[in-house]
Formats: sequence, structure tokens, C-alpha cells
Amino acid sequence: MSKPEILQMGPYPEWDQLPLDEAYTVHRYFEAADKHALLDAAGACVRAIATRGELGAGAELIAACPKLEIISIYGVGFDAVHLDSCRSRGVQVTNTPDVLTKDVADIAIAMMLAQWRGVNGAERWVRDGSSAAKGLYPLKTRAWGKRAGILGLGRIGFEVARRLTGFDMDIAYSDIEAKPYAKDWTFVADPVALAAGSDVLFVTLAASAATRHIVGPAVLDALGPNGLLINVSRASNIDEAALISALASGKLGAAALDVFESEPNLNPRFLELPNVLLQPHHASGTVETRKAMGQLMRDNLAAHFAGRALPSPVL
Ligand code: 8YV
Repeated sequence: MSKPEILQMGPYPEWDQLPLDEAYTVHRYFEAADKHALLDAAGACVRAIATRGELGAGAELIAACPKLEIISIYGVGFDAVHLDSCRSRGVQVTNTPDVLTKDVADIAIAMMLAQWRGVNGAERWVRDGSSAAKGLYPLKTRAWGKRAGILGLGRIGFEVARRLTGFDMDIAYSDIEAKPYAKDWTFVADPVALAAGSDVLFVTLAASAATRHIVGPAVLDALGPNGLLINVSRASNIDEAALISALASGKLGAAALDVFESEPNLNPRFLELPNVLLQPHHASGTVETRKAMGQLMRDNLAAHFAGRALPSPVL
């Protein structure tokens, strides 16, 4: 029997690539020098798209695959997939929730500690000889006991908040509504009010058209010159131009970012700012979690082609 044809949008580790190549005829979109030629040649036969959270599949790509049945995302975010096209065509969409939640929460905490305690600068201080030549490293900011705001108390926001309880913090959150599972934490409906009452603001919102630039000048001003902004969600949740100017002017104290508007490239102005910690969109990037994500991405494809229920459907 011939293998189903799939379109692969980005690279995967070998432990996913080998089984994918075994089970499917794989067209590697990311390797094609001429993407249009690839779609002209293979689009008509493609029954599945395997993508990644940040790469997705736009309306044009979906339209170029008339026999498309399923899009399997390696990632929890599905903002980069054109869901309306999928709905209207009856294309199924799956993602990889849960398996990455705790890793993303871990790195959010690491970013907070790195910024407040100056971990990266302290390492440079030792390596460049400043420790021996200049003596004590400049004093930094205490983390425990501070006020934390969580913008978006979904799976990842919940795990961030749970970790912060170990730091004796006052925890508040914004979401569409108060969450029954967050009794010990304060619900603040308005993100500006949340920021005004926070020393650190974690952005852990699923991105959508409705949340675009939810962190804009008003939230940044409210967080203020001593505030720290941490984004492990999507760049679109933040008005990046406003963030850069708030960091440059000192209206916002500091930021730590795992995602950028034009990633993997980033606005070069970020590189000039000493008060921002830059990370390469690797919040889910542990061997254990990436293996689990790959397995779930492949399990969804396998279930679809075997006619079984999908393990983690979005649509
Ligand atoms: C990426 C992500 O999928 O979960 C998401 O939505 O963006 C990430 O986990 C990961 O970087 C692999 O590309």
C-alpha cells in the first residue's frame, strides 16, 4: 500500500524524522529552494501537514493542498494555523498540550531569577576577570516575597503560579474570568491593573487576534521602572515597538523574552538594550519534552490515518 503523503514545514530531531520517513512520503517544505514548485508538484497529493507551533500553516498553503485532511502541530500554540480555512474545509487540527507545560513554566522562572539576580552578568563577571580585578559584583534584586502577575492563567500560567508559591510571592492573575482552581490567587480582570500591582508580569496567554498587543504602552507604564516583563507565549501578545522604547527610556525596568515578532531574527535594537534577556524560543526545549511532543505529533497523525480518535484535537 502506498504511504500517505505529508508536507513537513520545519525540521524535527532524528528521533521524529526517522519514524515519519518510515510511515509517510514526506515532502520537506523547509528544504525546498522553490516553495511554489514544491507545492505545484506535491500539493495535490498532500493529506497531512506536520508543522511546529511557531511555523503553522497559512490560508494560502492550506489552499494549495486540496486533499488535506489533518494538520498536526508540534507545539501547543495553534495561532499560526489558519483555523477558519481548516473549519471550512473540514481539516482536522491537533497540537501537543500538557507535555510541555512544566518546561515552559520552568524557563519562565529561570528567566525571572536570571534577571533579578543578574545570573548572566555575574557569570561574565567571573569569566572576564572582573571578580578578581574589581571585587564584589553589583548588588541585584531579591526575588522571593515579590508581587507576581500572571497574564493568562491557563495550563502554563497555572504552573508558573504554582512554582511562585515556593517563592512566598503574592500572586494575582488576569484571564477572561476568575478560575475556580485559583482560590489562593487574586483575580484582577484588567491587565493594566494587574501590571500596576505587580513587580513581575508573566505573559502566558494563548495568542489570538483578540490578545494582539494586549501588553501595550498602558500595561508597560503600569508595570513601571522597577517592573520585569517575562514573555514565554507569543510575540504578538506584546507591542514590540512600545516594549523597546519603554526598555530604552527606562519606563520599564527589564524584560526577558523567549519570542520575537520576526523570529528567528529579532529587531536589532534589542541587542543594544542591557535590560533585556533574550532567549531563542526554547521554552519547551528539553530532550524529554521534545520527545514527548514528537511522539504526540506522530500519534495524532497515526490515529487519523488509522481512523481512530485523535489524542489531542484542537478542531
Ligand atoms: C515550538 C511552541 O513548537 O508549543 C509551542 O507553541 O511554540 C514551541 O513549543 C517549539 O519551539 C518547536 O518548534
